[in-house]
Amino acid sequence: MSNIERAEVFVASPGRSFVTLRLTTSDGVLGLGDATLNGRELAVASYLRDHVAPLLIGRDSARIEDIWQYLYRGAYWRRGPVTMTAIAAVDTALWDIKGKVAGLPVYQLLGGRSRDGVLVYSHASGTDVPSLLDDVARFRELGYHAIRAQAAVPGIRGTYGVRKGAVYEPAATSLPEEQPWSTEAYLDHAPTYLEAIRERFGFGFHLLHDVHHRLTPIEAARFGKRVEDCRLFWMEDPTPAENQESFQLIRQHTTTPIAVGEVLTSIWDVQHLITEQLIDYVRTSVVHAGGITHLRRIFDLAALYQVRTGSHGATDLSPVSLAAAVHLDLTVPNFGIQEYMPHAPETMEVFRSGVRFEDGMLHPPEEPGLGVEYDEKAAERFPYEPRYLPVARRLDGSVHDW
Ligand code: CS2
Ligand code: MG
Repeated sequence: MSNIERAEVFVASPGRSFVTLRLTTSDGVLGLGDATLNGRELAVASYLRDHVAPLLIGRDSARIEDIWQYLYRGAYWRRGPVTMTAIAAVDTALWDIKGKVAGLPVYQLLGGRSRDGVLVYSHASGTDVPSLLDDVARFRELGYHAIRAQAAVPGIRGTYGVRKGAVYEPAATSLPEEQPWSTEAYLDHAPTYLEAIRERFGFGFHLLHDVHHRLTPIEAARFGKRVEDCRLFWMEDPTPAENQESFQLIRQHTTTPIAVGEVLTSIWDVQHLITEQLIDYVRTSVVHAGGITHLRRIFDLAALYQVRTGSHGATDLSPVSLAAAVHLDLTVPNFGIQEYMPHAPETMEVFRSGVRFEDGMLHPPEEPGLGVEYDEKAAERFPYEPRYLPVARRLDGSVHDW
């Protein structure tokens, strides 16, 4: 029996902030899990260090399902991003260990390949329409078959989704930046640049767009209908998903596919959306939805309703999460697409990952486990610097969904 002997939590900011769990077994096998919750890092670090680590020591590392149930049911307090991210980190690290013990990459433990590679989309953006078109051209040249497009809304400072430096990183300030928002200006502008992209580049690749929870259901219905001729792969998070019945209204008006789930953390949070077929893609992720064990359960439920997967994969999900996602994506029958934003070079100095990008697809490492190493010495060069996501305010000063 190979027991869990150590549970260490690392918090560092190599390019951006990451929380990483490392488990060590009595046989000296290491397992890694991502525990990053953007802008709330220390809440998960404390949950793991103070409340979960003492429960893990001495437990059989092979009993992944039992440990998942123990941490979930045993806490009494269920679901929510902090809990589910902490459980995810433990679960991911245990799959990493199981792969290393078996001498197999994690995707082999999950049933083996269902496909040759994992289709990904990346983020093109621009401060105006010409620079967005240039960015789309660049991603086409890099070999992407799917591209998300976002442009600044004229007159609206700091529109979400628009890259400032080499990497899109919205959590950039030590206190939340307040950014203005105008739904009217967005609804007038966004369809015009999506149309400009199709006019210039045609339909030979997938085009995606993230609405980032900014619209009401009827506004989202109007938007989806307006862009139908652009044949979007999806419109993402058209409206906040707390009130899930409201997606019915969007559905009644448009055939533009809908993707939801990056802020949802359990199978119960997506149950209604999936079983009522209110969405086409579920975007829950390994790190925020309870790890590989729980995400696989969500994907299986989705498969029954012809909902495909499209996991969140922004840069606030560490290379450990990305590797875990690629292993799982490779195996599930109802895979749709995986979000992929290459990390900053500093991030990759700390996380050594064998995940490979080629011809618009990601490929997992073939080594046992997840195929990612954490260099704690390198991490010491990047001490934790708290950063917040922005807050949006309407032009009259009231708070809007960011
Ligand atoms: C976005 C993210 O990737 C996406 O689809 O919605 O950039 C999101 O804003 C961040 O991951 C928040 O942490
Ligand atoms: Mg999004």
